[in-house]
Order: sequence, then C-alpha cells, then structure tokens
Amino acid sequence: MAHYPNNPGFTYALRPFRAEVDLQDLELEGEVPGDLDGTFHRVMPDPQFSPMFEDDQFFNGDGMVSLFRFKDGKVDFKQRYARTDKWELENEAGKALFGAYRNPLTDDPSVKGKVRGTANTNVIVHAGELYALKEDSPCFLMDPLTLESKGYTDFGGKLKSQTFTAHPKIDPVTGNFCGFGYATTGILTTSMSYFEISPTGELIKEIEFENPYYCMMHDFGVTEDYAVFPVVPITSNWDRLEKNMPHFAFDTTMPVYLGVLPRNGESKDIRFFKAPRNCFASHVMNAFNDGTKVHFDIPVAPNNSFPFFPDIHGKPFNKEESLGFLTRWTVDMASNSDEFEKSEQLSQNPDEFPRIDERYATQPYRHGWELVFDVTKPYDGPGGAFMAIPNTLGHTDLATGKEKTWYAGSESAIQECCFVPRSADAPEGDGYVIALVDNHVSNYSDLCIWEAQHIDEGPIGRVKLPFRLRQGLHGNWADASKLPI
Ligand code: V55
Ligand code: FE
Repeated sequence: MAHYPNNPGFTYALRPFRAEVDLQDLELEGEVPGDLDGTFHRVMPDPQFSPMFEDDQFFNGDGMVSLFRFKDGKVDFKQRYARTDKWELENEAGKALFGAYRNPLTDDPSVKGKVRGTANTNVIVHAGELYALKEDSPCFLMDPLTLESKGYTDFGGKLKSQTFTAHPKIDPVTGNFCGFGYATTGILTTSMSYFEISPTGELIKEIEFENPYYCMMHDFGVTEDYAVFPVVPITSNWDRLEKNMPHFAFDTTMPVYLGVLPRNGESKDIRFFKAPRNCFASHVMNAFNDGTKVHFDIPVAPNNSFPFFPDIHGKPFNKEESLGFLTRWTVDMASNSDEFEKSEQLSQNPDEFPRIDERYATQPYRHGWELVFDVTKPYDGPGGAFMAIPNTLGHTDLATGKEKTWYAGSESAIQECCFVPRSADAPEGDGYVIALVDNHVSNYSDLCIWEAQHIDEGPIGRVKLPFRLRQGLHGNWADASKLPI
C-alpha cells in the first residue's frame, strides 16, 4: 500500500488532491461579470503516486491542470492530469518510477532515458493549444477546452532546446510567444536558448548562448528590443546528484548577473551586468526598454527564499531575509560598465508572484498585482505555517507608488492572481483580478474576483468549489477569441 509521507510536504494544506473533475455551473456568490467570455487555466503539482523519497520536493509533483470556463455569467470547471510520459509510465506500473526532483540517477532503471517532465508549473494558451510547462523538459500540449493530453512537441523538429521555460511572455505588439530554455543540451549544463514562436505556432527564431554558471533560471524578462535573464546562484553540480542531496542549493558567495540579449541579435551580443550584491530573485513582474536602457522589475530578497533548497555552505534558513520586495534593476546596453546603473525598491510590502495587465508586457506600464506575505498577521491553519503564508493580495500603482492590500484572514492562503481586462480595448489595469483563496480550516477554495484597482474593498464575487484545491503555481486567462471554438 502506498502511503504519502507523513510530513508537512504532503499533509494538511499540501495533502495531494489527485481527482480529475467535471462540474457544470459552479455555485456563485456576489457579482460574476456576465460579459466575461474566456478561460482561466492554472496548474498544481499533485503527485499521482506516493513519491520514492519521503522528503520529495513539492516541485516534483505531477501537473494537475484546472480549467474555469466563464461564459454568460456561468462558470464550468474541469480538471485533468497532464498525462506526460512520466504520468503514463507510472500509471501503468501503479507506482512512482521516477525518483528525486531533477535527479535521474535516482530513477527506476526501467525509465532510464525517458522524459522526466511533470508539466506542473504553468499553463498558457497559444496558437489554439494549451502549453503545459515545466522548465526541465520540452513543451507539453493539451487541448485548452477538453484538457486532453497531446504529448510533447519540438515544433516540427525545429526547436533545438531540450528544455522550455514555464515563464514565457507574449509580445502584445507582434503576438509572438517569447521563451527560453536553460540546461538546453543536458542536465546541469550552462547552455541557454532564446526563442520566439509565431501566433500560429511556428518557431521563428532561436538564439543559443552560454550562462556564466549553472543556475535555476526560473523566469526572465522581455522588452520590445531585448530578452533579459536573471542569473541568481540557485545552483547545483553532479556531486549533489550522486549523493541524492536536493538538486538545487543557494550560494550566498556567488555573483548575481543580469544577462541582456538583443532579440534581433546573435549569441555574441549578450552582455552580463553584475548586480551590486548577492541576492535571491525568482518571478519577474515586467521589463521594458527606453533606448538602450533596460528596466527589469522583480521581487528581490537579501537571501534564499526557498527553505527546501538549502544553503550550499550549510547556513540555516533565515525567514526574515527570505522575504523579497519588488525592485527595479536598470542596466544600459550602451554603457562601458558591466555593472548595474541602478537598483530601486518599488514596494514596501514583502511580495512575490507578481502579475501585470499582460497587454502591457514588454512595454512601460503602471499597474502590478502580487501576493503579499504579511508576517504580522496570524495563521490559524492546521499544522501551522512552516513557510511565510501568502495571506494578502497586493496592488501596486507604479505611477503614484501607492499600494493597496486585502488580507484573506487567518485561515486562508491566496494562490497566484491573474488580471482579466474588462474588454479588449479597456485602458491598462481596467478590469478584474482573479485568484483562488483556499480556506485551510473549512477546506473550500473560492476563485475570488476583485475590481482590479479596488482590491482593498474585497472580492466582488466568488466562484465556489465544493472542495479545496492543493497549493498551485501559475495560470493564465485566455479570451474566447484565443480558444479553439
Ligand atoms: C520553480 C518551480 C518549479 C520548478 C523550478 O517557483 C522552480 C519556482 C514547480 O516547479 O521546477
Ligand atoms: Fe514560477
């Protein structure tokens, strides 16, 4: 009998969910805007079987994709596993065959050489397909409406990169899907690739280059003219994998860089600018350029934010230093200096999971939304908090510097939010913000809806699930015009 590990990674708020679901016409409360016509897809790691190792990483779970379909004031719900090669092989065997996170040395010999991807990090509609993404593997395709799995794609044999980021950007001017891969030629390698995929799904460019050192490059920035790569020392090596230590570890002694590549350039054009100090950074809010000056907005913490990726020199996790604040890094491609021009803190609240009005991706912009960790507020969930809880939603007006927040209460955590424009041509930031709010005591999740610029007034409506979902990662709204209907 397979029992999940009896530890905080698999119990209480993180108990696996594992159920595929079909529900028509979810219960609604308050106002659910009747003219919203589109989909919200999101994904959570949700291990199909008990993992091989008790201390398995949250990031190692199989991707379970949820779909909220909004139309005519009603919301339907569907949930399916991304039936990756890994999922199929393990489903056939009735047990886990793949071992530790990013460590093929720990796999059952029967799956040697198989794609280890879980498609558990982000889901986004492009060219009529749902791309289900995990940064260590190729792009996995699903049907956006039925959630039927279609398998991995290499874009007709054209994409050289063996890996595909979970944090692509869609250029609102060209409609191109901008992505990258790291460790593109094999695990732990420093090879990188920047690529663009047309609105009809054709690979139209790929630029390969080298990173200064191997690191978890989880997200990046795209501006009108440049692709921007944060090099942060969440690193690894073969010795760690041979000893079955956690794949990644944080190194406080290594430099942080910002790599900038002209989108119309070639490998040799990349420049790496050195940050003023070592720091942790993960999710990018937005980036834009003013001529050769490149602005890159990202929550930055003075130290490691991931307790499950230990300090490489063995220092204990520092909860206070793990909190990040939205920061603007500026570098100049015309400068002779290889250092940052400026680093400016933009937020007073510890935040992560930044989002924008995606119609302003790559462009100067005004509005950002994020999850805030208000550590001054209590948490009354079962099992207690072993990490800071994203208990508050935030809105940052970058024009005025004003911030608004909404606290979810002591029993709840908020999942990553998503901006939905009121209409295709509404001004920037005019619309709604949606996010799952999980009550860890009553064990229900509501997909809450806020007026995007008045989140402090609380949700205007709730789409109610008859259960609580597991903590997830990322998701996106797709207008009906983008769906294969
Ligand atoms: C992240 C998440 C991942 C992963 C690597 O948030 C980095 C960061 C859900 O999987 O594999
Ligand atoms: Fe992410």
